[in-house]
Amino acid sequence: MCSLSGRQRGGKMVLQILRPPLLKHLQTASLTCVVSRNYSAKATIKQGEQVTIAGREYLTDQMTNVTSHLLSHVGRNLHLQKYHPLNHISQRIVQYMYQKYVSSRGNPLFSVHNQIHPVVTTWQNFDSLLIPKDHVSRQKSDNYYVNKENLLRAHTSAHQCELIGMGFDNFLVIGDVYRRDEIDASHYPVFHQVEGVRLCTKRDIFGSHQNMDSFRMFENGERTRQKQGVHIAQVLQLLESDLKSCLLGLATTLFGQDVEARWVDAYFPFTHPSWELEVKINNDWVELLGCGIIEQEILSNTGAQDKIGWAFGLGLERWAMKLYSIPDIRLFWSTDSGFLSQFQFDDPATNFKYQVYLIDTYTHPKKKSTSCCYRIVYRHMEKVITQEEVNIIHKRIEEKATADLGVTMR
Ligand code: FA5
Ligand code: MG
Repeated sequence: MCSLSGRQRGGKMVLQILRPPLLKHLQTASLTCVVSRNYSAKATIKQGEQVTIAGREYLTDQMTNVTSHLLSHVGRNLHLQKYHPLNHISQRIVQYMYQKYVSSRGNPLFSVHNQIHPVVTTWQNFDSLLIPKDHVSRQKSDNYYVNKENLLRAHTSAHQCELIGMGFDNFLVIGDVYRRDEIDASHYPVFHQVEGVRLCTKRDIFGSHQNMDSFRMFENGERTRQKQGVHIAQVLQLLESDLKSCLLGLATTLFGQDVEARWVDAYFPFTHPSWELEVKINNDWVELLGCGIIEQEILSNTGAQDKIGWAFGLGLERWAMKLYSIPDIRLFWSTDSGFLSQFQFDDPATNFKYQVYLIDTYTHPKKKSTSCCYRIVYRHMEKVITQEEVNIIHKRIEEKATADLGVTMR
């Protein structure tokens, strides 16, 4: 960890920004800088070695491309860590689902599975979800393979089939997922997803009726852009509106009634029709989740052919970034108390915005200009940062603050 400044104050380095009177209304400025690093530069584990991942052993082969650095993320389980923002937000999602779907006796319908081992078979991650053998998403360049048969799950959907097969009708899977993405402020090779699956019987859809036998959920129809061939249109509409109202309800519960949100048509091999939910963050539309009506073939393969269902997969970091105004996805991995201590509240529903603190202000009595003092702590997400690297970033901040805010640096 390293800090840099214009002058030393109380053992910490500080950056001083001198504001002209015109800019008085600007009380705080958010200054966050993170140095990016290329993951592929890291050495991979050699072929034929035994590797232990979260207590299980695997033999590596020519498909192996996990690195020891990447594997150091396995087992951190940020979503289970007390006071971590990903833990707060996952608790809020679980609470929302518990309240929304209750049995006739008032018990939550959804079960939560948040400690499933992250290594899955290629069958779980792809085949079970009808992802074709030649689909681009299987590429070595997009995934972290442990060996030919196993990989670190690329999405929590990898657990859909086993849980449905075990008899779960309403469940959430929460866990870390791994993708070979370029690193930037909104992408990191490890992030967390929440999967939601809800299966409905005829009774769930139509309610209890004496002449239940006359109601149908399935037909031998045509597959169109709007529906699968086997689904009756009216039944599908009920399911679609349940799915969309559930997810929009989640967005408004967390972000407030005024949140700007929109549905975008999407494609996933395991759902049809499919959608993505986007919300506006700082004037940009950001994709928060993918969802859709589960392909009936998947339900038939898992012994749930008499049910129909929906599924969604959301990125916890994206939701937490919006909720807490966290500017960079890499901050979630920070062990810096300056970040984590801000989330030490017991009620996960606490309304809170992450911020960079203004530590001192002074207005000159004659010149009427205001001097603001911010402390910036520079911390690399993966290594000890050098003074030279900090100097470059700090200079950029000074230049940007001068150009955009019209301030004078001291
Ligand atoms: C999926 O992963 C599907 N399994 C979602 C799904 C589940 C669809 C069930 C239908 C039914 P996608 O790759 O779009 O889809 O990722 C889902 C969400 O994860 C995104 O909407 C986003 O919120 C988050 N996400 C995706 N990539 C990243 C990334 N690199 N960094 C952070 N969050 C990400
Ligand atoms: Mg997507």
